[in-house]
Amino acid sequence: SSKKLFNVVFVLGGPGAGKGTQCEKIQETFGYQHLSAGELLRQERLAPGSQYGEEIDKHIKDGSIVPVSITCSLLLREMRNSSKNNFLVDGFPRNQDNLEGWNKETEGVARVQRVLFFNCPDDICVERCLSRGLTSGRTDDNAESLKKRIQTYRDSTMPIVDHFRKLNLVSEIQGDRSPNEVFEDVKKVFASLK
Ligand code: UP5
Ligand code: MG
Repeated sequence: SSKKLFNVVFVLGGPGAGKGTQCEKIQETFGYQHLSAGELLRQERLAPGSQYGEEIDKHIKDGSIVPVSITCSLLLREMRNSSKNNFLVDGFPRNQDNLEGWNKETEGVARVQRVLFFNCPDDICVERCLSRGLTSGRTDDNAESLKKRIQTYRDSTMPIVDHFRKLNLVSEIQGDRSPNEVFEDVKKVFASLK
């Protein structure tokens, strides 16, 4: 049979680097379906009968990373329930465990087309999340959680970006400009995607 592979663009960058904001624009302009791993986890936490609520809660507040079996199954459920073939996977894979779990679960199911990496200085990332925290209701938009989120990003996620760099899959974009300026560069990446 000739089953079509899901086409996936991973979108990485620090907390508040602008992943979600840019993914919404990409979805609108290029039709890729936006799947935020963090958003799916926050929803799952509240889902009636979820067995993972407390575990997810704890990881999000601590800025640590939820086991891949949980995250990957949420992502794959969304992809299988979609009529789309192209997906933006926002905020995943964040560490080696995520990467290995993904590779195992998606062999013959998905291909990684590109990795968008939004590079943004820590102080700007923190400032954005703190001001969002005034209204977001997110339990991790506070100074203490942000310290941990930045540390986890540096220690665990940057090695994953570097892994994809070696595979020539990374398009790096400077995130500390206005959303529209950032999106101009994003558009160039999508215009040349194969
Ligand atoms: N903003 C955006 N772009 C701007 C710009 N160019 N100029 C000025 N302001 C800009 O933006 C953040 C804020 O900045 C917003 O107020 C926005 O308006 C403004 P956003 O686009 O939301 O940035 P994003 O990179 O998406 O930030 P987010 O906080 O969502 O990133 P995180 O990576 O920290 O959060 P995520 O939701 O991905 O993960 C949360 C937690 O879930 C993780 O810490 C972890 O505990 C858990 N998680 C896992 O365990 N596994 C996963 O796979 C994913 C998440
Ligand atoms: Mg986000």
